[in-house]
Amino acid sequence: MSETITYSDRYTPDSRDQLLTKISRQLKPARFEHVQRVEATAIKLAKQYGVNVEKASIAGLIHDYAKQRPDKDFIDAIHRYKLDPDLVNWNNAIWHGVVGAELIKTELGIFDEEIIDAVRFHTTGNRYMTKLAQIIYMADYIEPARDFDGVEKARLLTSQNLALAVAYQTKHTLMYLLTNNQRIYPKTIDTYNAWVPQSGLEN
Ligand code: DGI
Ligand code: FE
Ligand code: FE
Repeated sequence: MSETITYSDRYTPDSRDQLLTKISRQLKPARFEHVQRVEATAIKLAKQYGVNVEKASIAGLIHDYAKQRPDKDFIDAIHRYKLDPDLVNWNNAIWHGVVGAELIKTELGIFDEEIIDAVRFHTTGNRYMTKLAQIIYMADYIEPARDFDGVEKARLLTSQNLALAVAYQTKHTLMYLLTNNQRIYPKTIDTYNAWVPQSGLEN
């Protein structure tokens, strides 16, 4: 199932094989498999929606690069890169995208702003998301091993209307968090306000 796409040197200094090796050292096998499924899903969506396929491949593979880092690495990075100090009050779920994006620049030498933003916003979404960021957000949610109530609806919407699919995921993730009495990261609310009320999404 792995895609054989050849990278130019525009977005990453590594070949796809070299990038895979670096990612595999960071992730447990199940998580490594997940990022490859997200890559394959993102590539398909990139072809459908006219987005750069190489960027979709790279962003899909690296989106969870930092997911298995110890909390200390994130706290250090929040200080080192002078990120929003409030981030220290959150946790891995929020850090692995927002702070992970900075670790990716330093450790993988990937600086393309659109790729980095796609990683940064893959968990919480963002008021502004390029098509690439929307694709990574959705690919992470609907990759073939995902199995939850509503995933088939999410897959259908993603194939029909990317913005409506973003609205669907944003609303359902927020409802899930509320149902479970979870803290809501402010950016998650921003994403909801930007994408859901005017979207035409049905109830
Ligand atoms: O990294 P993945 O498991 O592939 O997927 P993800 O990065 O989309 O989600 C990581 C988790 O983050 C997921 O369980 C939902 C959670 N999450 C998303 N928005 C918020 C959040 N958790 C809290 N507490 N607050 C949020 O606003
Ligand atoms: Fe993630
Ligand atoms: Fe993921």
